[in-house]
Amino acid sequence: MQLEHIGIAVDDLESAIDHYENLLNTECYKREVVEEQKVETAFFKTGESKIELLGATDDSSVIKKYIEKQGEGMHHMAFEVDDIYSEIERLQADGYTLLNEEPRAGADNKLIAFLHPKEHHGVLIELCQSKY
Ligand code: CMX
Repeated sequence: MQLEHIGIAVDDLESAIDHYENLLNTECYKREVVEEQKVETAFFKTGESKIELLGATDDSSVIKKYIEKQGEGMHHMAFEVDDIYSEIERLQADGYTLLNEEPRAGADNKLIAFLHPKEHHGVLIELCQSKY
């Protein structure tokens, strides 16, 4: 698996974009709202991987809940796989809990599925596969 991106939960997406543009000395190259996840995302290229800033678009967003409970910070790590369906099957056969058994549409033209942080030393893991 290749580390595709690290997701960071932020309170104010606009000011976080300014901050990371300055820190990484690169421009945010894409912004996208993922309605199903109730998040707005902003992407930065960092070598082979990316940073994905995540802001809540709605009070019921998991990002809002996460920030209320834990504050801003690293929210998940995403690994790119060739075939998300066979990876889900493999991980389920090994007894891991998939938060969604069917891949969903994520940002950046990906199919995504999440693994529960409790089973991965406190880290929410995302699997992702490019749609084409
Ligand atoms: N990383 C680590 N731990 C997390 C976490 C995260 N991102 N989110 C929640 N937790 C922990 C909580 O701290 C809590 O721990 P305790 O039981 O010790 O208090 C536990 O998990 C349960 O958390 P909760 O606040 O009660 O939240 P829920 O159980 O309702 O939901 C989770 C947690 C992971 C199942 C849910 O956030 C989820 O389904 N996430 C996947 C979808 C997602 O995160 N989408 C946004 C990203 C979209 C994108 O990249 O496109």
